[in-house]
Amino acid sequence: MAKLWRPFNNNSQHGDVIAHLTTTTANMAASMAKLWRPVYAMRGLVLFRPPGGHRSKRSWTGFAAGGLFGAWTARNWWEERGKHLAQEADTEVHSELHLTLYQYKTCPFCSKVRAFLDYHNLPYKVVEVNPLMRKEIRFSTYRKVPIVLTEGTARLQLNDSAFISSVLKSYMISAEKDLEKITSYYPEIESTDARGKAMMTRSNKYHVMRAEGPLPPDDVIKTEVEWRKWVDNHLVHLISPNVYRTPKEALASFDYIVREGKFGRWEGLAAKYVGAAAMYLISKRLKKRHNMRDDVRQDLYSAANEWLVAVGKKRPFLGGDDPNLADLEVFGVFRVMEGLQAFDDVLTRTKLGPWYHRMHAAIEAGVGVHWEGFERT
Ligand SMILES: N[C@@H](CCC(=O)N[C@@H](CS)C(=O)NCC(=O)O)C(=O)O
Repeated sequence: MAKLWRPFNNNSQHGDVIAHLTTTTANMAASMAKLWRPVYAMRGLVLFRPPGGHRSKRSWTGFAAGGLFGAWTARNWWEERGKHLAQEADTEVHSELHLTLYQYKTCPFCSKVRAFLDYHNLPYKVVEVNPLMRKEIRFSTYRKVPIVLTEGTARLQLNDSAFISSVLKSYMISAEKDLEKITSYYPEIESTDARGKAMMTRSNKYHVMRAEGPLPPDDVIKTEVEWRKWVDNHLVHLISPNVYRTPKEALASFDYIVREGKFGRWEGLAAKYVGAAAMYLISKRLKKRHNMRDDVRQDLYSAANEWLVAVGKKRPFLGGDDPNLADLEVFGVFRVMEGLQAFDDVLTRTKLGPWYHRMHAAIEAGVGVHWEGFERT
């Protein structure tokens, strides 16, 4: 059975991408299209508690049913608690940064961050967030995932996938190792989202800061930045319309999301059917919003091909002999579709496979630590 908490090399799991995608897509779609209402309705459902009818002397049936329900709930709670404690123990990791990643496992932005952390062999603890209640991130006014907390050399909260990778990469290659100073190179600025709604973001978030050492050539930096932006501004938008393309695919996607995500039993059941129906409809709107073709797969194939052209035939990765941040982020996004029809179709209809498998292997080997000049511990 799939583990909810997977601190190391969790990227290779088959359904990883799908769950991420589903949740992320659902979330993105909902916030963008103001269509998140089915989920809010579900949050309401989750909060609903049946009245204490079972306490009535007149209703023994109600009492028995209530008792059974209570026992069942307690058993579930106990099971969940046991699982949680075991996972906590698993994730007892030590690094100077003491990173904790708050995520939805199937969210593409979270998958991007995991790809980064795993490739660079940075140990981290994972907290899977319940997408309905989001209790796990109650401490934060920023209500999205991924969030990374650093509790080692500095206590910081890093929001936004691109910002997280850029900050941590800058930290890894810096001699000074001053995380706070590094984040100050990414000042918060007001921006607008895909719908034109005001939001806070970080300037320079697609850039790695290099205080010392030789700078890579301009075109190398430019290409990496350009493709990282492409991931956030183009590639992620293709996910929902593709994984919720038909009712059957929407159901398969939500089945995966629920299986891999953190849902209670009833929540999961409701999420699967309500979520699949909602996202099937929402994805049609998203398709229009992002000017996608009627056959949305064509846009996904085009994106894969565009990326492969950028990588070229002469090098294994866009970054050259080793993946750069764009490679990791493109991989992170495609990974959330793994196990779904959309992913199988991409592998069959394009030549993405070899690059994708090289990425898997590179991440599993954690070669980043090596090529950055760090000693593997
Ligand atoms: N720009 C952000 C986007 C993060 C994002 O949209 N996350 C979604 C999940 S995929 C989210 O948390 N949505 C809010 C919600 O769940 O209510 C990033 O790159 O991290």
